Amino acid sequence: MTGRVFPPGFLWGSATAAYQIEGAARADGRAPSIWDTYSHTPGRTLNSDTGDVAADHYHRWAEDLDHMARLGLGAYRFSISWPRVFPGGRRNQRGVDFYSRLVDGLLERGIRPVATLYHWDLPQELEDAGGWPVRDTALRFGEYAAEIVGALGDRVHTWTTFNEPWCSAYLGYASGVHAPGRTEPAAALAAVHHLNLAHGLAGRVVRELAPAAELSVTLNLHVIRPASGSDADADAVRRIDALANRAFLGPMLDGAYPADLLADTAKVTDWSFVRDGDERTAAVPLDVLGVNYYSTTLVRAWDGVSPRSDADGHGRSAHSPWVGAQDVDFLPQPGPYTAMGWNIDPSGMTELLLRLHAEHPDQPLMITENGAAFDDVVTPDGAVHDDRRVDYLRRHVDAVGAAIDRGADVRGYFVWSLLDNFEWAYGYDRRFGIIRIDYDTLTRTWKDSAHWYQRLAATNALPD
Ligand code: GBH
Repeated sequence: MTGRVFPPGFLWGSATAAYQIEGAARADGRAPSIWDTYSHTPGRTLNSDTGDVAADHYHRWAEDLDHMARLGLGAYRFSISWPRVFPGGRRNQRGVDFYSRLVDGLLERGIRPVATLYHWDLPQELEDAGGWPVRDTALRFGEYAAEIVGALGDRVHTWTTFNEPWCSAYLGYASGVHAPGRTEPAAALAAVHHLNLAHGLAGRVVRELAPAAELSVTLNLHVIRPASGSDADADAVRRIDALANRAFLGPMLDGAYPADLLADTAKVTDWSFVRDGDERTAAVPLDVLGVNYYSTTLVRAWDGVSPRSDADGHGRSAHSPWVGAQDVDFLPQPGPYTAMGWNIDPSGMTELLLRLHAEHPDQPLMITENGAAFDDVVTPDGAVHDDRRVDYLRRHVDAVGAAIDRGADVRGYFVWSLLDNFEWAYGYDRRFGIIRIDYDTLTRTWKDSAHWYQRLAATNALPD
Protein backbone atom coordinates (compact mmCIF):
# COMPACT_ATOMS: atom_id res chain seq x y z
CA MET A 1 0.00 0.00 0.00
CA THR A 2 2.88 2.38 0.41
CA GLY A 3 3.62 4.57 -2.54
CA ARG A 4 0.08 4.42 -3.89
CA VAL A 5 -0.45 7.47 -6.09
CA PHE A 6 -3.80 9.24 -6.44
CA PRO A 7 -5.24 10.81 -9.60
CA PRO A 8 -4.02 14.35 -10.36
CA GLY A 9 -6.29 16.90 -8.70
CA PHE A 10 -7.55 14.46 -6.07
CA LEU A 11 -8.82 16.61 -3.22
CA TRP A 12 -7.38 16.16 0.27
CA GLY A 13 -9.52 17.84 2.87
CA SER A 14 -10.59 17.80 6.46
CA ALA A 15 -14.02 18.10 8.02
CA THR A 16 -15.70 19.58 11.11
CA ALA A 17 -19.22 20.58 12.15
CA ALA A 18 -20.50 23.79 13.72
CA TYR A 19 -21.86 22.54 17.05
CA GLN A 20 -18.86 20.28 17.55
CA ILE A 21 -16.20 23.00 17.32
CA GLU A 22 -17.57 26.53 17.44
CA GLY A 23 -18.62 27.09 21.05
CA ALA A 24 -19.86 30.68 21.48
CA ALA A 25 -23.30 29.21 21.96
CA ARG A 26 -24.87 32.50 23.01
CA ALA A 27 -22.69 34.93 21.06
CA ASP A 28 -23.82 37.49 18.53
CA GLY A 29 -27.50 36.60 18.44
CA ARG A 30 -27.27 32.82 18.09
CA ALA A 31 -30.45 31.03 19.22
CA PRO A 32 -30.45 27.58 20.86
CA SER A 33 -30.54 24.43 18.77
CA ILE A 34 -31.85 21.02 19.74
CA TRP A 35 -28.28 20.09 20.70
CA ASP A 36 -28.06 22.94 23.23
CA THR A 37 -31.27 21.70 24.81
CA TYR A 38 -30.27 18.04 24.67
CA SER A 39 -26.73 18.46 26.00
CA HIS A 40 -28.00 20.66 28.84
CA THR A 41 -30.49 17.97 29.86
CA PRO A 42 -28.94 15.89 32.68
CA GLY A 43 -27.95 12.36 31.66
CA ARG A 44 -28.05 12.87 27.91
CA THR A 45 -24.32 13.26 27.20
CA LEU A 46 -21.30 11.62 28.77
CA ASN A 47 -20.06 13.73 31.71
CA SER A 48 -22.91 16.13 30.87
CA ASP A 49 -20.64 17.76 28.30
CA THR A 50 -22.11 20.53 26.15
CA GLY A 51 -20.98 22.48 23.09
CA ASP A 52 -21.01 25.80 24.98
CA VAL A 53 -17.27 26.31 24.46
CA ALA A 54 -16.16 23.27 22.43
CA ALA A 55 -12.90 24.11 20.60
CA ASP A 56 -13.82 27.82 20.65
CA HIS A 57 -13.43 27.88 16.88
CA TYR A 58 -15.86 30.82 16.69
CA HIS A 59 -13.12 32.98 18.21
CA ARG A 60 -10.06 31.03 17.01
CA TRP A 61 -11.07 30.58 13.37
CA ALA A 62 -8.11 32.55 12.01
CA GLU A 63 -5.62 30.35 13.87
CA ASP A 64 -7.48 27.28 12.63
CA LEU A 65 -7.27 28.53 9.05
CA ASP A 66 -3.51 28.81 9.46
CA HIS A 67 -3.37 25.18 10.60
CA MET A 68 -5.34 24.17 7.51
CA ALA A 69 -2.98 26.10 5.26
CA ARG A 70 0.08 24.50 6.91
CA LEU A 71 -1.50 21.08 6.49
CA GLY A 72 -1.82 21.85 2.78
CA LEU A 73 -5.54 21.10 2.65
CA GLY A 74 -7.16 21.45 -0.75
CA ALA A 75 -10.61 21.77 0.81
CA TYR A 76 -12.25 22.35 4.18
CA ARG A 77 -15.67 20.90 4.97
CA PHE A 78 -17.51 22.79 7.69
CA SER A 79 -21.15 23.25 8.60
CA ILE A 80 -23.22 26.37 9.04
CA SER A 81 -25.21 26.74 12.22
CA TRP A 82 -28.83 27.40 11.23
CA PRO A 83 -29.71 29.00 14.62
CA ARG A 84 -26.66 31.27 14.30
CA VAL A 85 -27.54 32.71 10.89
CA PHE A 86 -31.35 32.43 10.78
CA PRO A 87 -32.75 32.42 14.34
CA GLY A 88 -36.49 32.82 14.49
CA GLY A 89 -36.66 32.69 10.71
CA ARG A 90 -34.82 36.02 10.25
CA ARG A 91 -31.30 36.75 9.07
CA ASN A 92 -28.81 37.39 11.87
CA GLN A 93 -26.15 39.44 10.11
CA ARG A 94 -23.45 38.88 12.76
CA GLY A 95 -23.85 35.14 12.31
CA VAL A 96 -23.68 35.42 8.53
CA ASP A 97 -20.57 37.61 8.85
CA PHE A 98 -18.75 34.86 10.74
CA TYR A 99 -19.14 32.41 7.86
CA SER A 100 -18.41 35.11 5.32
CA ARG A 101 -15.05 35.81 7.02
CA LEU A 102 -14.33 32.09 7.22
CA VAL A 103 -15.06 31.55 3.52
CA ASP A 104 -12.93 34.54 2.49
CA GLY A 105 -10.12 33.28 4.71
CA LEU A 106 -10.26 29.89 3.02
CA LEU A 107 -10.23 31.42 -0.45
CA GLU A 108 -7.25 33.64 0.46
CA ARG A 109 -5.37 30.50 1.42
CA GLY A 110 -6.36 28.60 -1.71
CA ILE A 111 -8.60 26.17 0.21
CA ARG A 112 -11.98 25.23 -1.30
CA PRO A 113 -14.91 25.91 1.00
CA VAL A 114 -17.27 22.92 1.23
CA ALA A 115 -20.24 24.09 3.31
CA THR A 116 -22.88 21.85 4.86
CA LEU A 117 -26.22 23.53 5.55
CA TYR A 118 -27.29 21.08 8.24
CA HIS A 119 -25.14 19.04 10.57
CA TRP A 120 -27.80 18.23 13.20
CA ASP A 121 -28.38 21.61 14.86
CA LEU A 122 -32.07 22.28 14.27
CA PRO A 123 -33.25 25.57 15.81
CA GLN A 124 -35.05 24.61 19.03
CA GLU A 125 -38.07 26.72 18.08
CA LEU A 126 -38.64 24.44 15.07
CA GLU A 127 -38.43 21.32 17.22
CA ASP A 128 -40.99 22.96 19.51
CA ALA A 129 -43.21 23.26 16.42
CA GLY A 130 -42.81 19.52 15.69
CA GLY A 131 -39.29 19.10 14.31
CA TRP A 132 -38.38 16.94 11.31
CA PRO A 133 -41.49 14.75 11.57
CA VAL A 134 -43.43 17.85 10.50
CA ARG A 135 -43.54 19.00 6.87
CA ASP A 136 -43.23 22.67 7.73
CA THR A 137 -39.65 22.10 8.95
CA ALA A 138 -38.62 21.20 5.39
CA LEU A 139 -40.15 24.43 4.09
CA ARG A 140 -38.38 26.45 6.79
CA PHE A 141 -35.12 24.75 5.78
CA GLY A 142 -35.65 25.96 2.22
CA GLU A 143 -36.01 29.54 3.50
CA TYR A 144 -32.87 29.29 5.60
CA ALA A 145 -31.00 27.82 2.63
CA ALA A 146 -32.10 30.71 0.39
CA GLU A 147 -30.84 33.22 2.95
CA ILE A 148 -27.37 31.77 3.46
CA VAL A 149 -26.78 30.58 -0.11
CA GLY A 150 -27.89 34.05 -1.21
CA ALA A 151 -25.32 35.59 1.14
CA LEU A 152 -22.33 33.36 0.36
CA GLY A 153 -23.31 32.23 -3.14
CA ASP A 154 -20.61 30.72 -5.25
CA ARG A 155 -17.76 31.82 -3.01
CA VAL A 156 -18.62 28.41 -1.57
CA HIS A 157 -17.25 25.81 -3.96
CA THR A 158 -19.55 22.98 -2.87
CA TRP A 159 -22.87 23.26 -1.06
CA THR A 160 -23.90 20.18 0.88
CA THR A 161 -27.52 20.10 1.99
CA PHE A 162 -27.39 17.53 4.81
CA ASN A 163 -24.91 15.57 6.83
CA GLU A 164 -26.12 12.03 7.58
CA PRO A 165 -29.89 12.41 7.56
CA TRP A 166 -29.95 8.79 8.79
CA CYS A 167 -28.67 10.01 12.17
CA SER A 168 -31.07 12.96 12.32
CA ALA A 169 -34.07 10.75 11.66
CA TYR A 170 -33.35 7.49 13.45
CA LEU A 171 -31.02 8.53 16.28
CA GLY A 172 -32.96 11.74 16.89
CA TYR A 173 -36.50 10.35 16.74
CA ALA A 174 -36.34 6.54 17.16
CA SER A 175 -33.46 5.52 19.48
CA GLY A 176 -33.24 8.98 21.01
CA VAL A 177 -29.46 8.90 21.54
CA HIS A 178 -29.18 12.15 19.58
CA ALA A 179 -31.17 15.36 19.94
CA PRO A 180 -34.05 15.86 20.29
CA GLY A 181 -34.05 12.46 22.04
CA ARG A 182 -37.49 11.28 20.98
CA THR A 183 -38.36 7.57 20.72
CA GLU A 184 -41.25 7.49 18.26
CA PRO A 185 -40.77 5.06 15.36
CA ALA A 186 -43.46 6.53 13.09
CA ALA A 187 -42.10 10.02 13.65
CA ALA A 188 -38.64 8.81 12.63
CA LEU A 189 -39.94 7.70 9.23
CA ALA A 190 -41.78 11.00 8.77
CA ALA A 191 -38.45 12.67 9.59
CA VAL A 192 -36.74 10.57 6.90
CA HIS A 193 -39.19 11.90 4.37
CA HIS A 194 -39.04 15.54 5.40
CA LEU A 195 -35.24 15.43 5.36
CA ASN A 196 -35.37 14.06 1.80
CA LEU A 197 -37.87 16.74 0.82
CA ALA A 198 -35.80 19.47 2.47
CA HIS A 199 -32.74 18.21 0.60
CA GLY A 200 -34.57 18.66 -2.70
CA LEU A 201 -35.91 22.09 -1.81
CA ALA A 202 -32.49 23.34 -0.74
CA GLY A 203 -30.83 21.71 -3.74
CA ARG A 204 -33.06 23.73 -6.02
CA VAL A 205 -32.16 26.90 -4.09
CA VAL A 206 -28.46 26.18 -4.63
CA ARG A 207 -28.99 25.64 -8.36
CA GLU A 208 -30.84 28.94 -8.64
CA LEU A 209 -28.80 31.20 -6.37
CA ALA A 210 -25.30 29.74 -6.82
CA PRO A 211 -25.27 28.30 -10.34
CA ALA A 212 -21.48 28.04 -10.41
CA ALA A 213 -21.30 26.05 -7.16
CA GLU A 214 -21.38 22.28 -6.89
CA LEU A 215 -24.25 20.56 -5.12
CA SER A 216 -23.91 17.56 -2.85
CA VAL A 217 -25.33 15.68 0.10
CA THR A 218 -23.46 13.54 2.61
CA LEU A 219 -24.89 10.15 3.61
CA ASN A 220 -23.60 7.69 6.20
CA LEU A 221 -24.19 4.63 4.07
CA HIS A 222 -24.02 1.29 5.83
CA VAL A 223 -22.04 -1.70 4.60
CA ILE A 224 -24.24 -4.53 5.82
CA ARG A 225 -23.06 -8.11 5.87
CA PRO A 226 -25.02 -11.30 6.60
CA ALA A 227 -24.03 -13.62 9.44
CA SER A 228 -24.52 -16.66 7.18
CA GLY A 229 -25.38 -17.56 3.62
CA SER A 230 -29.00 -18.33 4.52
CA ASP A 231 -31.91 -16.74 2.66
CA ALA A 232 -33.22 -15.43 5.96
CA ASP A 233 -29.98 -13.57 6.66
CA ALA A 234 -29.92 -12.21 3.10
CA ASP A 235 -33.39 -10.84 3.73
CA ALA A 236 -32.21 -9.23 6.97
CA VAL A 237 -29.51 -7.46 4.95
CA ARG A 238 -32.09 -6.31 2.41
CA ARG A 239 -34.33 -4.84 5.11
CA ILE A 240 -31.57 -2.94 6.86
CA ASP A 241 -30.22 -1.76 3.52
CA ALA A 242 -33.67 -0.31 2.78
CA LEU A 243 -33.85 1.59 6.09
CA ALA A 244 -30.22 2.67 6.19
CA ASN A 245 -29.31 3.32 2.58
CA ARG A 246 -32.11 3.14 0.05
CA ALA A 247 -34.48 5.29 2.15
CA PHE A 248 -32.21 8.18 1.08
CA LEU A 249 -30.55 6.96 -2.13
CA GLY A 250 -33.97 6.07 -3.57
CA PRO A 251 -35.59 9.50 -3.47
CA MET A 252 -32.38 11.50 -3.84
CA LEU A 253 -30.87 9.64 -6.79
CA ASP A 254 -33.80 7.79 -8.37
CA GLY A 255 -36.80 9.92 -7.39
CA ALA A 256 -38.71 7.19 -5.55
CA TYR A 257 -38.85 5.28 -2.29
CA PRO A 258 -38.08 1.59 -2.70
CA ALA A 259 -41.29 -0.48 -2.63
CA ASP A 260 -39.83 -2.95 -0.14
CA LEU A 261 -39.13 -0.16 2.38
CA LEU A 262 -42.77 0.93 2.30
CA ALA A 263 -43.97 -2.67 2.64
CA ASP A 264 -41.53 -3.54 5.46
CA THR A 265 -42.62 -0.51 7.52
CA ALA A 266 -46.36 -0.65 6.74
CA LYS A 267 -47.15 -1.60 10.34
CA VAL A 268 -45.35 1.52 11.57
CA THR A 269 -46.73 4.08 9.13
CA ASP A 270 -48.73 4.31 5.91
CA TRP A 271 -46.31 6.97 4.58
CA SER A 272 -49.26 9.30 3.95
CA PHE A 273 -46.92 12.22 4.63
CA VAL A 274 -45.42 11.65 1.16
CA ARG A 275 -47.27 13.96 -1.25
CA ASP A 276 -47.38 13.81 -5.01
CA GLY A 277 -44.21 15.27 -6.45
CA ASP A 278 -42.14 15.06 -3.24
CA GLU A 279 -39.97 12.21 -4.45
CA ARG A 280 -39.22 14.03 -7.68
CA THR A 281 -38.37 17.15 -5.69
CA ALA A 282 -35.84 15.13 -3.70
CA ALA A 283 -34.12 13.92 -6.87
CA VAL A 284 -32.15 17.04 -7.71
CA PRO A 285 -29.06 15.99 -9.70
CA LEU A 286 -25.91 16.00 -7.57
CA ASP A 287 -22.46 17.06 -8.75
CA VAL A 288 -20.99 14.85 -6.09
CA LEU A 289 -22.36 12.34 -3.60
CA GLY A 290 -20.65 12.57 -0.22
CA VAL A 291 -20.03 9.33 1.64
CA ASN A 292 -19.08 9.00 5.31
CA TYR A 293 -17.50 5.67 6.16
CA TYR A 294 -16.30 4.37 9.53
CA SER A 295 -17.10 0.67 9.89
CA THR A 296 -19.35 -2.21 8.87
CA THR A 297 -22.57 -3.78 10.15
CA LEU A 298 -23.26 -7.49 10.70
CA VAL A 299 -26.85 -8.79 10.79
CA ARG A 300 -28.83 -11.99 11.03
CA ALA A 301 -32.49 -12.88 10.97
CA TRP A 302 -33.70 -13.25 14.55
CA ASP A 303 -35.57 -16.46 15.25
CA GLY A 304 -37.62 -14.90 18.05
CA VAL A 305 -36.14 -17.28 20.63
CA SER A 306 -32.36 -17.06 20.95
CA PRO A 307 -30.84 -14.16 22.94
CA ARG A 308 -30.43 -10.99 20.93
CA SER A 309 -27.11 -9.21 20.55
CA ASP A 310 -28.47 -5.78 19.60
CA ALA A 311 -24.92 -4.68 18.93
CA ASP A 312 -25.75 -1.81 16.62
CA GLY A 313 -26.91 1.71 17.09
CA HIS A 314 -28.74 1.43 20.40
CA GLY A 315 -25.96 3.11 22.31
CA ARG A 316 -27.29 4.24 25.66
CA SER A 317 -30.91 3.71 24.62
CA ALA A 318 -33.29 0.78 25.04
CA HIS A 319 -34.94 1.78 21.78
CA SER A 320 -33.78 0.59 18.40
CA PRO A 321 -33.07 3.03 15.57
CA TRP A 322 -34.12 0.25 13.16
CA VAL A 323 -37.77 1.04 12.83
CA GLY A 324 -39.99 -1.95 12.04
CA ALA A 325 -37.06 -4.38 11.94
CA GLN A 326 -37.44 -6.13 15.31
CA ASP A 327 -36.80 -9.45 13.58
CA VAL A 328 -33.27 -8.41 12.62
CA ASP A 329 -30.44 -8.84 15.12
CA PHE A 330 -27.15 -6.95 15.02
CA LEU A 331 -24.13 -9.03 15.90
CA PRO A 332 -20.87 -8.01 17.52
CA GLN A 333 -18.10 -7.86 14.97
CA PRO A 334 -14.58 -9.14 14.96
CA GLY A 335 -12.02 -6.52 16.06
CA PRO A 336 -9.90 -4.57 16.20
CA TYR A 337 -12.00 -1.65 17.40
CA THR A 338 -11.63 2.08 17.78
CA ALA A 339 -12.35 3.87 21.06
CA MET A 340 -15.97 4.15 19.88
CA GLY A 341 -16.18 0.35 19.89
CA TRP A 342 -16.59 0.37 16.10
CA ASN A 343 -14.85 -2.41 14.21
CA ILE A 344 -12.03 -1.49 11.85
CA ASP A 345 -12.54 -2.88 8.36
CA PRO A 346 -11.12 -0.92 5.42
CA SER A 347 -12.49 -3.48 2.94
CA GLY A 348 -15.95 -2.02 3.61
CA MET A 349 -14.76 1.32 2.23
CA THR A 350 -13.81 -0.26 -1.11
CA GLU A 351 -16.99 -2.34 -1.18
CA LEU A 352 -19.23 0.67 -0.58
CA LEU A 353 -17.59 2.83 -3.25
CA LEU A 354 -17.77 0.01 -5.79
CA ARG A 355 -21.44 -0.63 -5.00
CA LEU A 356 -22.30 3.04 -5.53
CA HIS A 357 -20.30 3.12 -8.72
CA ALA A 358 -22.04 -0.01 -10.03
CA GLU A 359 -25.51 1.37 -9.24
CA HIS A 360 -24.82 4.94 -10.41
CA PRO A 361 -21.86 4.77 -12.81
CA ASP A 362 -22.02 8.48 -13.73
CA GLN A 363 -22.22 9.77 -10.16
CA PRO A 364 -18.99 11.31 -8.89
CA LEU A 365 -18.26 10.36 -5.28
CA MET A 366 -16.37 11.92 -2.41
CA ILE A 367 -15.40 10.55 0.97
CA THR A 368 -16.64 13.39 3.16
CA GLU A 369 -15.71 11.71 6.45
CA ASN A 370 -13.44 8.94 7.57
CA GLY A 371 -11.42 8.77 10.75
CA ALA A 372 -11.16 7.23 14.18
CA ALA A 373 -11.26 7.96 17.89
CA PHE A 374 -8.36 6.59 19.92
CA ASP A 375 -6.72 7.49 23.21
CA ASP A 376 -3.75 9.57 22.16
CA VAL A 377 -0.41 9.45 23.96
CA VAL A 378 0.79 12.86 25.10
CA THR A 379 4.47 12.86 26.03
CA PRO A 380 6.07 15.27 28.56
CA ASP A 381 7.66 17.24 25.72
CA GLY A 382 4.18 17.93 24.37
CA ALA A 383 4.22 15.61 21.35
CA VAL A 384 1.04 13.67 20.60
CA HIS A 385 1.53 10.16 19.29
CA ASP A 386 -1.43 8.49 17.61
CA ASP A 387 0.02 5.50 15.73
CA ARG A 388 -3.32 3.71 15.62
CA ARG A 389 -5.01 6.69 13.97
CA VAL A 390 -2.21 6.91 11.38
CA ASP A 391 -2.60 3.20 10.71
CA TYR A 392 -6.40 3.50 10.43
CA LEU A 393 -6.14 6.44 8.04
CA ARG A 394 -3.45 4.82 5.94
CA ARG A 395 -5.45 1.65 5.46
CA HIS A 396 -8.68 3.46 4.65
CA VAL A 397 -7.03 5.88 2.22
CA ASP A 398 -5.50 2.82 0.56
CA ALA A 399 -8.98 1.27 0.34
CA VAL A 400 -10.23 4.41 -1.44
CA GLY A 401 -7.34 3.99 -3.90
CA ALA A 402 -8.33 0.37 -4.46
CA ALA A 403 -11.87 1.46 -5.41
CA ILE A 404 -10.49 4.06 -7.82
CA ASP A 405 -8.31 1.37 -9.41
CA ARG A 406 -11.46 -0.63 -10.00
CA GLY A 407 -13.31 2.22 -11.69
CA ALA A 408 -15.06 4.23 -8.97
CA ASP A 409 -15.05 7.97 -9.68
CA VAL A 410 -13.87 9.25 -6.30
CA ARG A 411 -12.86 12.91 -6.33
CA GLY A 412 -11.56 13.44 -2.84
CA TYR A 413 -11.17 12.41 0.78
CA PHE A 414 -11.88 14.40 3.96
CA VAL A 415 -10.44 13.22 7.24
CA TRP A 416 -12.73 13.44 10.26
CA SER A 417 -11.68 15.50 11.99
CA LEU A 418 -9.44 18.54 11.80
CA LEU A 419 -9.76 19.11 15.56
CA ASP A 420 -10.76 17.11 18.60
CA ASN A 421 -14.32 18.17 19.25
CA PHE A 422 -17.68 17.60 20.94
CA GLU A 423 -18.43 14.02 19.95
CA TRP A 424 -22.21 14.31 20.45
CA ALA A 425 -23.50 11.88 23.09
CA TYR A 426 -19.88 11.05 23.99
CA GLY A 427 -18.92 14.65 24.70
CA TYR A 428 -15.20 15.43 24.87
CA ASP A 429 -14.33 11.92 25.96
CA ARG A 430 -13.68 10.64 22.44
CA ARG A 431 -11.11 12.36 20.25
CA PHE A 432 -11.22 12.17 16.46
CA GLY A 433 -8.90 15.10 15.66
CA ILE A 434 -5.62 15.07 13.79
CA ILE A 435 -4.99 18.19 15.87
CA ARG A 436 -5.33 17.83 19.63
CA ILE A 437 -7.32 20.31 21.70
CA ASP A 438 -6.28 20.90 25.28
CA TYR A 439 -9.72 21.69 26.71
CA ASP A 440 -8.24 23.68 29.61
CA THR A 441 -6.14 26.04 27.52
CA LEU A 442 -7.75 25.47 24.09
CA THR A 443 -4.24 25.09 22.70
CA ARG A 444 -3.96 23.26 19.37
CA THR A 445 -1.21 20.63 18.96
CA TRP A 446 -0.51 18.59 15.85
CA LYS A 447 -0.69 14.86 16.40
CA ASP A 448 1.56 12.52 14.39
CA SER A 449 -1.44 11.95 12.12
CA ALA A 450 -1.47 15.64 11.17
CA HIS A 451 2.15 15.42 10.06
CA TRP A 452 1.34 12.23 8.17
CA TYR A 453 -1.68 13.85 6.49
CA GLN A 454 0.41 16.89 5.52
CA ARG A 455 2.76 14.59 3.58
CA LEU A 456 -0.14 12.79 1.94
CA ALA A 457 -1.66 16.07 0.76
CA ALA A 458 1.69 17.40 -0.43
CA THR A 459 2.68 14.33 -2.43
CA ASN A 460 -0.76 13.01 -3.47
CA ALA A 461 0.63 9.61 -2.60
CA LEU A 462 0.56 7.41 0.49
CA PRO A 463 3.67 8.04 2.59
CA ASP A 464 5.44 4.98 4.02
C1 GBH B 1 -20.32 11.09 11.99
O1 GBH B 1 -21.33 10.29 12.49
C2 GBH B 1 -20.74 12.52 12.15
O2 GBH B 1 -21.03 13.13 10.92
C3 GBH B 1 -19.77 13.35 12.94
O3 GBH B 1 -20.40 14.52 13.36
C4 GBH B 1 -19.21 12.54 14.07
O4 GBH B 1 -18.42 13.30 14.93
C5 GBH B 1 -18.41 11.42 13.48
O5 GBH B 1 -19.12 10.69 12.54
C6 GBH B 1 -17.84 10.46 14.51
O6 GBH B 1 -18.86 9.84 15.21
O7 GBH B 1 -23.26 3.12 16.35
O8 GBH B 1 -21.93 1.18 16.87
O9 GBH B 1 -23.85 0.96 15.55
C7 GBH B 1 -21.12 8.92 12.36
C8 GBH B 1 -22.32 8.21 12.93
C9 GBH B 1 -21.21 6.12 13.13
C10 GBH B 1 -23.61 6.27 13.11
C11 GBH B 1 -21.31 4.64 12.97
C12 GBH B 1 -23.69 4.80 12.91
C13 GBH B 1 -22.64 2.71 13.36
C14 GBH B 1 -21.84 2.02 14.42
N1 GBH B 1 -22.35 6.82 12.61
N2 GBH B 1 -22.55 4.16 13.51
S1 GBH B 1 -22.76 1.81 15.90
